[in-house]
Formats: sequence, structure tokens, C-alpha cells
Amino acid sequence: MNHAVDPALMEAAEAMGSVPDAAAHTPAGLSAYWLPFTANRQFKKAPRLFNRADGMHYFEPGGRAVLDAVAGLWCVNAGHGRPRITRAIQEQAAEMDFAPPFNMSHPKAFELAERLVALAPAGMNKVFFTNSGSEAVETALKMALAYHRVRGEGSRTRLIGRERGYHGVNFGGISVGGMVANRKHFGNMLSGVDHMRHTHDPLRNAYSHGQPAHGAELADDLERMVALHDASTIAAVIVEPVAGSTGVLVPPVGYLQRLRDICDKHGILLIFDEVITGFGRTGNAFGAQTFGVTPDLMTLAKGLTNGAVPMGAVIAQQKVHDAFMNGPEHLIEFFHGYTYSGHPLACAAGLATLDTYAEDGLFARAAAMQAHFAERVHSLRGEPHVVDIRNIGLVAGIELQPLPGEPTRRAFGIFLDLYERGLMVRTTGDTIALSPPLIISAEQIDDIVELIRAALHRAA
Ligand code: PXG
Ligand code: PLP
Repeated sequence: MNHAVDPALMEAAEAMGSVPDAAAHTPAGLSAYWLPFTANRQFKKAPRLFNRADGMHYFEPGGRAVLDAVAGLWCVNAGHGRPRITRAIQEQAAEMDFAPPFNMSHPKAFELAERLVALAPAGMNKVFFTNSGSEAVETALKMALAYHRVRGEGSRTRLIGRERGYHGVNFGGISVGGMVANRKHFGNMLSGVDHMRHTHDPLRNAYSHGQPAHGAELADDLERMVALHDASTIAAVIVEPVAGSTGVLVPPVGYLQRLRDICDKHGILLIFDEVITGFGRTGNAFGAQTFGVTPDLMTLAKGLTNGAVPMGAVIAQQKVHDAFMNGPEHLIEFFHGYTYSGHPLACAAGLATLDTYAEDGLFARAAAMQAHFAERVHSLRGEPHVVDIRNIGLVAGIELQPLPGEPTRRAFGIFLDLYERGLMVRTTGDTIALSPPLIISAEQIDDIVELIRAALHRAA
């Protein structure tokens, strides 16, 4: 590994008793592993590796600490290395490795489902487990299509997504998604999909604190879809309450309610993809509660297990579930599921994660910290290259002017520069995204913002 470790930090690590063990953790070869969503050739010239994590920090094999401003990848909401979660996984692994999820089950799957329902908006009370956000999305889309069919409205086959939406990487998700780079290489994808416009409107809404004032009327795009295709052909609409991957787009005031109203008017199911907005990110358990709008289906992943074991889920309204429960009792109602749906290790991790969130009051903590976070992040307005800042709860996007003719390069340069200085952020396009663990202190928020400020001044 030729990534340079700062000698001073090595010394500090030694003094703290953490013996640098870079050599022991250097992979023997870099060639075999094809990294996901990564510039592989560039990465392998200077790999960035972690081998330990604790609280707000990652540690490199050499002992250098890196402050985590993105909760790993928007998932470690309770911070790293929470002992209760670690113990639960260890104990579960020793007790029972796996139980088949079809025709069999285990107690923790039921327990976790009950606990999730208790957190969800009223009326959302049936939980289907998957292993990732992408699988949760596929599951929700299939549920929506099958729901209409079992009710005798099989003509409702069309799915509506939104430009700039991210719904994972499987075929259904990229079809309803709206990120061109994730779509253009993969042929025709699902047929019968259409997209509403995204809600990003910098001319009217730049530097909005929290929800932008303008744009509720963009929800009327759904009426245009109905006018074009007819409601009788539309099964569901899927949106992220806050679009995360595309650079943190917060819904305009009234927008989500308007979508809900139009869906109700036309018998269309509303799916909220809460993979990022779930588990405290916006200051409540779910974005649905922050924005006061209840969907018919919601997808979860990431913070569900604090990132410790892969897991996703769909939570459905009672009426969606009940529509399936009409045929003969001995027959399978929904021909869908994964070998690892409700895996015992994931359920154990999920239960311990929900305990940790509750014990530490982390959703309320996110709500309490958001004013300071917003104030600090918006203090970057006017710094070099900054063209917009968006925030809600403990998530923010700082959008930069792209380098002429070289989109993404300026933000990625800043990512590398900050990483050298011991801060990990995420960049998407030319937006810097922040979504720190909800345990973050006010001082750590200040540190993150000042490190970014300095990096903006150094940046090309
Ligand atoms: N829906 C949403 C809204 C997501 O944000 C997924 C589905 C897919 O989840 P899985 O677990 O299959 O990855 C996501 C995932 C980024 C980034 O930096 C965001 C995600 C994944 C990777 C990178 O923006 N979100
Ligand atoms: N491919 C094959 C050949 C399989 O047998 C299975 C499951 O039995 C799958 C894919 C699906 O795997 P999973 O249930 O882990 O999604």
C-alpha cells in the first residue's frame, strides 16, 4: 500500500497505545477485487483502507484517525462500534447461524417487525425483510404491482419515478430512478415507467434553510402523467422524501402532501424510499413523520442495523397486506422473498440498534442538533466555489460550481484533500454531502465545517 501515513499521527497513535499495524493489514494483492461505484485504477494507485472504527472515527491500519462525516455511507447512525450491537451479533452467531425464512422462521424476526411497526406512522404495520435498500425497492415495486392485480385492477402496471431519484441499482430501481449514469449502460430496463420532474430549483430556492418555499406545484407532474397514461394504468409512484444520492434535495413545503393527495384521488400507491431518511436522519424516526405525510409503502435499509449487518425492509399499510390475504389459506400469497430475508444476525443487530437509538434518544438528538448544524453549514455561503447549500435534520448538501468541462472533479479533489486531513465526506456530482452519525457533538460539527472551509480555499 503506498498511501502515505503521516509520521506525526503514527507517533500519536503509538503514544495512545494503538500499535500501528499497517504491514499486517496491507492486502497481499490489489488486483482481484473489483470495487463497486469506484474509480478502480485511480483507487488502486493510492488505496484508502480502514481496519477499525469507534464512535465518530475510522482508523487506518497505521492508526491514523479519520472523522466520519457521512456515517460510513449514510448508515451508521448511532456511531461506530456500539457494544450492545456487537454483543447481540456475537451472541446470535453462537446461538443460531441461520433459519430458513420460507415456511419457517425464528422469534427475532417477529420481534423486530413489531418494533419497526411501533416506530412507523400509524397504519403502517406489516414488515417484509430484505437484505439491502436495492432489494427493498424491488420488493416494494413488486408489492405495488401485485396489490393492484390481486384486487382485480391488473391494468395498473405503470410505475412512476422521478428525475434524479436514486432507488438502488437493481433493474426496477434503476428504471424508476433518475440518475443518468446509473441507467445509460443498461439497455431498456423495465418498460412502462415514466418520471416526474425533480424538485431542484436553484433560481428560486438557493440557500434555503430546511424545506424550500417554492415548488409544491411540481407534484402536479403526477397529474400530467395521469392525463397522459390514465390513472387506470398507474400502479405506484416512488420518491425519496429527501433525495440523498443526487446531492440532498429537500422537498418543497407542501410538495409531498400534494403527491399524497393526487395519489389518493387516482388510486395510485405512494412509496417513500426512506433508505437514507429513515432512523433519525431528519429528526424523527422517518421522513414520513418529519414531513407529516404517510405513504402506502416505505423502504428501509442502512440505519436499520446501524450498518453492522446488511438488512433492508418494506413496511406496508394494513390495506396493502390485507388485499393479498383473500385466496385459499394453504396457498402462498406473495411469490417473493430472499434466502436471507430476516436473517438471524441481521434481526439481532436490528433489535440492538433500535435499543441503542432509544437508550441514547438519538432521533431527538438529531432534532436538537439540527439548528446548530444548519447554522454552521450555511456559514459556508460565500466561500469559494459554493453555489448552493441545502439541509434538513442532520443531512446537508454543499453544491459547488463544477470545473469548466470537468464535472465532479472539483468536489472529488476536495474529498481527497479532506481525507488527507483526517475528514471523510461524500461527494456526488459536484455536491459535498454530510450525514454524520447522530451522536456528533457541536464541536465536531464546527470542526467539519472549518475543515471544509479551508479546503474550499485551497481548491482549484
Ligand atoms: N434507496 C435509496 C434512497 C438509497 O439512498 C438505496 C435505495 C439502495 O440501497 P443499497 O443498500 O442497495 O445500497 C439507497 C442507497 C451515496 C450513496 O453516496 C447512497 C446510497 C448507496 C451508495 C452511495 O449517495 N444509497
Ligand atoms: N440464484 C440461484 C441459482 C439460487 O438458487 C438462488 C436462491 O435459491 C438465488 C439466485 C437467489 O438468491 P437469494 O435468495 O440469496 O437472493
